[in-house]
Amino acid sequence: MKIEPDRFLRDLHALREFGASGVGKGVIRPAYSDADIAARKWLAGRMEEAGLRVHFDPVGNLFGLADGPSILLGSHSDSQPEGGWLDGALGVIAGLEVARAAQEAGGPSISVVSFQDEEGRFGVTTGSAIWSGQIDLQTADALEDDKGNSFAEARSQMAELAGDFVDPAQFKGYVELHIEQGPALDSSGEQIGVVSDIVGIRDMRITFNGQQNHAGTTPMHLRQDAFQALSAFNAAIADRFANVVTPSTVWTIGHVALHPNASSIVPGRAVFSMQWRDSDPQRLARMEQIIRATAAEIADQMGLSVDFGTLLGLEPEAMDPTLQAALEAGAEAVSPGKWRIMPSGALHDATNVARLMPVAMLFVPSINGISHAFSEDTKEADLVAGLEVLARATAFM
Ligand code: HGY
Ligand code: MN
Ligand code: MN
Repeated sequence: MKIEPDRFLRDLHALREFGASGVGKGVIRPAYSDADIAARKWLAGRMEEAGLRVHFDPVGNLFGLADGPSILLGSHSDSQPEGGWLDGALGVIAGLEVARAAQEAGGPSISVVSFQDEEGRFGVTTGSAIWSGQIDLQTADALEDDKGNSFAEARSQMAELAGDFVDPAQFKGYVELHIEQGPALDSSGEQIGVVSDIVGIRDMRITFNGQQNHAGTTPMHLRQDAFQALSAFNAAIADRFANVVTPSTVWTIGHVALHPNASSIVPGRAVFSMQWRDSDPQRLARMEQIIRATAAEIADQMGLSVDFGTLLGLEPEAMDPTLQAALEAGAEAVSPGKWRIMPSGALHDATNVARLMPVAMLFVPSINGISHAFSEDTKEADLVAGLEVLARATAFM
């Protein structure tokens, strides 16, 4: 099999044009946006030209299928609301290049996938979570994005393309190339990370309900201010986590919606996302207890009520030792002495796919460790090294 780095880089840049932000190489291509759907149709065309059978499933996961039992390569092509050009795209386009080279060489049998809504506009890695049975379609259909649009409405935009769910039994394993999205490889000067395991996550929407009122006439001691409750919660939670977390535990309040969000109105409602990640499910559960108890206590003290949304989550997942060994051999051949075995602090579709088949992952460095931002980037030589490791490893699978 002969991969063509130039063709791979051209396709990677072509995908970037869909939803190009105009700021650096950034993209705005959230799941089911016009840019996302257009990108998926373009990708489908590239898969077809490569000799693969194109198949969209009921939620917009896009497969390029090779005949016979095959290895599945890929990632996702949706982005965060402000995203980089490589998060997900790299794994999809590298998978396309390896599958195309394999078709040209007459083997091995390699299929490609671009999962839908990995970035969690609606859930957590929604498309692969549904395909793997992690969440059922009916439950997923009721999920809403931050603006109240339902998953059912969103996926109906791709209904005319949709076939059945793909039978996972045709795949021998799944391998995902991704950017690291953190600082480890960039700061050590290494070129490849072979992933040992992916952390677990919990994600829950929380709402403080207070009393909307006049910001000039309502005395401070009579307010039921939803933002003040959120602010107190944020400070308290850091204190209460202190004896529970490790240096690699993380938590984030990344989305906040104040109602009605006006300078002269005491906010009556604060809806916010609470997300936490760790490699130990028991620690994740302990953190959940602390979150619920702290929010309830603060609401009580300040005369508000609190509602908790559906708890979404994925368990920590170890990679398959045989596939991981193939990636290690590929890494040593392509970047001798310049690779390491490492955990993934970001989530990936591989976590879900592990319910269906053996999975493995590899990383290339992120410049300055930046991702989920327009400035996300990776040196071209590192992108190509990742492609080469992926291609070599498939020969051992
Ligand atoms: O949030 C994550 O870890 C992934 O990039 N969706
Ligand atoms: Mn990603
Ligand atoms: Mn991401």
